[in-house]
Amino acid sequence: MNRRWKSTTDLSVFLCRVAAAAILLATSANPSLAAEPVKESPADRDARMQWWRDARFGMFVHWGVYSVPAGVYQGKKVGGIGEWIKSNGNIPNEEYDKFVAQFDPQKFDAATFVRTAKQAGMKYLVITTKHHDGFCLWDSKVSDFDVVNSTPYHKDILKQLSDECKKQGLTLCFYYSIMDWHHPSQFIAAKGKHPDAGDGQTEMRKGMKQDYVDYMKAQLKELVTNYDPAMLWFDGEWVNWWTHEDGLDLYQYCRSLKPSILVNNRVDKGRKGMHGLTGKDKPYAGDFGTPEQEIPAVGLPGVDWESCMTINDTWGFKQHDHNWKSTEKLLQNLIDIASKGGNYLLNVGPTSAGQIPPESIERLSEIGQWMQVNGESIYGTSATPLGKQPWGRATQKPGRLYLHVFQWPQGRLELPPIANKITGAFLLADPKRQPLQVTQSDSSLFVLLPKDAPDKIASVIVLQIDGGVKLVAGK
Ligand code: FHN
Repeated sequence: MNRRWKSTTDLSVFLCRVAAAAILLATSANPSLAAEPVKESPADRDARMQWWRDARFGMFVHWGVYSVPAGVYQGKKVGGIGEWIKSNGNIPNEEYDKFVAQFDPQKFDAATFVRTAKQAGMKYLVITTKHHDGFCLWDSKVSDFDVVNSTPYHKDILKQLSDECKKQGLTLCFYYSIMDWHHPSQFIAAKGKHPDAGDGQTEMRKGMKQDYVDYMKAQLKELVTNYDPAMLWFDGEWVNWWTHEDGLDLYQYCRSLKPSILVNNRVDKGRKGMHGLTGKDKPYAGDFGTPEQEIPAVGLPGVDWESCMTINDTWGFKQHDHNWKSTEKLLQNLIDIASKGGNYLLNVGPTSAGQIPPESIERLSEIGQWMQVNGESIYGTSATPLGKQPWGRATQKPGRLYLHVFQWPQGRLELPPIANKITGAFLLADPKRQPLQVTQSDSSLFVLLPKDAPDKIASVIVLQIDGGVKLVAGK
């Protein structure tokens, strides 16, 4: 982790602003003009990424009109993930509009929402401002297909959330889908599909792409200017009419709106395999990779990345999905991801009433209790050369190696020998910090353990060391 930026922050922020102002001047008259490339030194990039690298744990929120049918259309369960019901249920616009007319989340309370994320130990929140169905959760001036103009609720959800995030100190970020099933520029050519039912291969009408790109840019300008998100999380970029050049241009545009903003890799075409920054065209736009529903076996070395995952099997709320992952699984995912140098973006799908399902709340609160005691071993940590151990995982910060023990052995914990001198050891859950005995040689390393594990899911042992962890060569 590069920490030099702290001394040069003011200068770089100033230079960024000057560059951004110039870019903004060049592009504000016509949002469809390509912005100039944003030039950035590695130190400036580190400074921009710092809050996100430190955060390690965020809340993903998939919320929209699809929470009204909640997986059921015309009395029948529709297969697949909840937010895809328009496509999977082959629902035309005039039918989907009936759900829009019922979207009235009277129980939505932004304060409770933000508190839930904070109490879980999450440091940022990424909400679907517009998913593939094109419906907007804010008062967009370029569309009436939004929560203020088309629903009985009439209130701007993003405004409430952004006010509350500021109040409670949670970093707000926005998901935005490039593919749009509702915009007149796009249609479905798939056989047997209603032309506006939505599809993974939504086509672009001839001659309308520029209109749509202008529409997206106008919306993104509203989002960035009015709600000040720290990051934009694009999706739906796989459609055949979106190109690498479009991705580069949109990335530059977002940075021109707010130089410090982060943008995920799905702004660009070509996510592959692990959804890292691996597009065949270079330079690839985007600041971090986004593995979905998976944790890369050894992380994505050399690349910033964030695994997004569901708590059950859907992103958007589905009334019949009860396949909730256990708190143990979720917490061990968080630790596994942190041990490989990534972030965990864990999804919740609120109901149409505006509430996070109680099963999610329960799990988030249990994770939060663990984070209150052990958060130090997650936030601001990085990967270690220890990799996957039979007893659990490890994370580190300068001077500290954190051992996350999932399988508590009787007697002693065996580690691969490390070259750093260990100057102390204790349990993070022990308020008295009673020292644990360590025996260290060039060929072995053991920590003597008390009989009982302090935590039934993951107990954290802190080893105080000199510098960053180095394994003894050859071990
Ligand atoms: O199609 C979407 C899906 O609905 C969901 O939003 C996920 C979250 O990463 N992204 C897409 C599939 O990659």
